[in-house]
Amino acid sequence: MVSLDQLVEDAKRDFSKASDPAALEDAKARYLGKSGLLTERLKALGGMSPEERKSAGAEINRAKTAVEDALNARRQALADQVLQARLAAEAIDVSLPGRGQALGSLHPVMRTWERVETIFHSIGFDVADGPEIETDWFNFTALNSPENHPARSMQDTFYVDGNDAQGKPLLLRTHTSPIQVRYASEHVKHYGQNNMPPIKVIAPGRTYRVDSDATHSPMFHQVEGLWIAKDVSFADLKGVYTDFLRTFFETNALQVRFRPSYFPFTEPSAEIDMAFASGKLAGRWLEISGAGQVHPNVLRNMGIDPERYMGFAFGSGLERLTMLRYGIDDLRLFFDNDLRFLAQFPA
Ligand code: 2U9
Repeated sequence: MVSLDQLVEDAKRDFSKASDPAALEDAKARYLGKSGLLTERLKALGGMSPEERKSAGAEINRAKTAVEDALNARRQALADQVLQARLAAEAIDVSLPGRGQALGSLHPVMRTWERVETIFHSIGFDVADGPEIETDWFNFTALNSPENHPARSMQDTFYVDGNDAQGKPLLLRTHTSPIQVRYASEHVKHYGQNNMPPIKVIAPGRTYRVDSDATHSPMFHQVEGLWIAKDVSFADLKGVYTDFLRTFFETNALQVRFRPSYFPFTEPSAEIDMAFASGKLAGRWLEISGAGQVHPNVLRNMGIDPERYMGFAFGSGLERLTMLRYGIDDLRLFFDNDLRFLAQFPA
């Protein structure tokens, strides 16, 4: 029969040879199981004299404790191995570079919007805003647009649920003129007609028309301008607008011409054309805006005496300005939200 010390050594060796928890439990059974080697030694105590049993019992228990300690140490070691293997398998390589966050940029029409604001602001124009849902008065009547004008028909204008104080249906503004009517009316209310400072404002914003094809979108952007004072003439309109176009398109070699036209809210009225001196479009007259001297009826509707004040107004499409500035040939590109198009206008 081997010594207890040898038995402990054997157990330690067997435990360390066990390469997984199941093998370790087998090895444990060989020593501590029901008929394990150490268990048999404990059973043998029964046949000993009390003195023998006392000292042999103590020896066997010491050996048993040593075996149990070795078993627990090995169990822990195997558990650590499993954990290490899992950690290795599930490891994330934090040194991998990130995918990055693409930088957004302003829509080209918004760039034009900001550019127009900056240019007019630099020559003393205020920038005004107003509601997109308007009343008949601010969108049509105040602007001298007759009740039977085709622009007022159900087909040409988006009406929304609800009526104004006059019982007339609310509508989506068809131009940004109502912003200017509101602005000028407030201006007159605030200052009165004596020594009223000039009204000098632009009104950029979204506008709506029942129109949808290759060159018309039901929602588009306009910028209108209004300058009213004691002596603002058509010559001032020509100067201001020509200067604006040359600044906006960054070239002084830009020709501008005014063609007679008609709008209910201006008299006289003009279409403004421009021509580049170089580039793809060189020498071609391009329609860019409408403009004119503010009609006396419109001045009166805003509370302004046309015998004392005069001025000009203009209106331009922001999409049109943007297309000419960047050489874009299809209006619909602005509304498709195709990143291949938008990414060509980085921040
Ligand atoms: C007030 C008085 C007069 C604004 C004007 C135009 C001429 C014009 C078009 C240009 C292209 C609209 O986007 S477009 O289709 N606009 O031709 N707009 S004069 O006249 C006003 C505005 C407000 C109080």
